[in-house]
Amino acid sequence: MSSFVVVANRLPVDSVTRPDGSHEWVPSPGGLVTALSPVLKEHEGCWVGWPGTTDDTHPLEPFRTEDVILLHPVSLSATDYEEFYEGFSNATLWPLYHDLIVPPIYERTWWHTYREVNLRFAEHAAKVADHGATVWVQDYQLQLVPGILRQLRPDVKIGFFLHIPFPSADLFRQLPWREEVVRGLLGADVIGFHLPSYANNFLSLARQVSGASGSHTGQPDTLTVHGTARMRERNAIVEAPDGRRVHVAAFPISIDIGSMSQPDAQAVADIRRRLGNPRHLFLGVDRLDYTKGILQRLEAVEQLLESGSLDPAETVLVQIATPSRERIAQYRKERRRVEEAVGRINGRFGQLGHPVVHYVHRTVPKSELSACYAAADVMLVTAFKDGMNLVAKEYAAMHPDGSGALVLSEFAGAAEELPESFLCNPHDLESVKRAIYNAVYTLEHQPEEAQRRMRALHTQVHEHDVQLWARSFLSFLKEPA
Ligand code: ADQ
Repeated sequence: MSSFVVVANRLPVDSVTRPDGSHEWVPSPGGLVTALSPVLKEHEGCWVGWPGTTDDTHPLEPFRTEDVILLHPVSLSATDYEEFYEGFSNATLWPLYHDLIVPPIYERTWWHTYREVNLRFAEHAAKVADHGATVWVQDYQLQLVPGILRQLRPDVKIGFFLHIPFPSADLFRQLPWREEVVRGLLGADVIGFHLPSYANNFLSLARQVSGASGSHTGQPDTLTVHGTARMRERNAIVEAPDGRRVHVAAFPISIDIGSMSQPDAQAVADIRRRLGNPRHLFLGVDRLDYTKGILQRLEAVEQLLESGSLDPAETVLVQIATPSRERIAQYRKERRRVEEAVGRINGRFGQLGHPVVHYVHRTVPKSELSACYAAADVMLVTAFKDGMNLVAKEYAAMHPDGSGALVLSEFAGAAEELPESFLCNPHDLESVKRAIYNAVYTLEHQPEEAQRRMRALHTQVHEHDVQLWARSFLSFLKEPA
């Protein structure tokens, strides 16, 4: 039994098959595990999640990684994976929560499987949580867990954090199972979002849809924003149907800047040399997802080359795209369109031995990624919608000297904390082109202004890391202000 339990769709491990056919669990450290490790260790905490394999023939036993965190695997069948993960989570909720960039699919069988899998996660958490434990549930795949867990274990304290945007009430109301999802979330004591605007969307929805009402405390609705000085201070409480007071607040997530080592100058110079020492080195790093606006940034660069604003002989764009959710049709389509654009741009503007776009469709080791960040003159983050976007923060982290420039979508949550970037509207190609052009112009003709901007971005990220995010959430859960 643990006094601190994290519940997330994925356990922080991957199953790797050795050459002899046997398999082992290899840690896959992400920001979340780094942020939560100290708390997990201090409280002998555990993590409940899916290990990434389906249709396991033997029941999966709890195990520890080489670290000390105890992991409780939740099994999924191939059908669960298809209907709960690919279906309801990523073809219904993901597009709905990202403002319908593609149409969400509403499929009743997927919803039923989502409910069943959420029940399974909640039952696991209920089994391993000590009396009065703190349980922190993560993300859109598990929105029913707080409500189920509240019924199974009224003694535990429940926090929920959503890593993606929360849409406006008008969009969310499309969801045929909207009441159940809102009630599921209201099982928590604290519901956290990246931004006050997402929290506000949830608050107005909760009042419309689930019978939840505003606070009886007579306080005005205000929202608390933790961990950053750049967002307005506000505070909100909503009453759940069972009369409990649920706190709703914003906690902008960040990166583990301490674990990111600055690449040495040689590695950075090597990357630039391998790319032909271009005058302008642009970089994109994303999961290959239609929300990220990869195609639009390629088109913006193409048009700047076409108009002569950028010289193809002096320009290189490196686009690193991690394969993602490839069995979902919209993702396959997006990949095809991106790859067509890469081919077309290189066909039009590349020379033998000098393509303009270098495209990498795989996961890249963190050290190589850091060297790319450090080497790039201009980072392109052009998401149509993004809960936060850690890539923008990682880039700023790798430029402590004030070099480089960040082109950032207004529709990425990170834009609220990083206003010194070159902001753009990804729905307007002219705006993306202008931001790219301004970034290049400022770097070349107003270097002091470029440095001022990047130093401000670096300071913001340096002072607001993922540890601060986790501490803020957990201390608020312990003692809501
Ligand atoms: P994501 O949509 O995955 O996260 P993001 O926040 O940018 O988006 O995080 C991506 C992470 O993957 C970054 O740490 C990046 O370095 C890494 N990455 C991307 N491509 C890679 C590659 N080819 N090789 C190696 N690493 C790569 C969701 C939400 C976001 C929110 C985060 C955290 O969609 O809005 O910021 O969760 O809450």
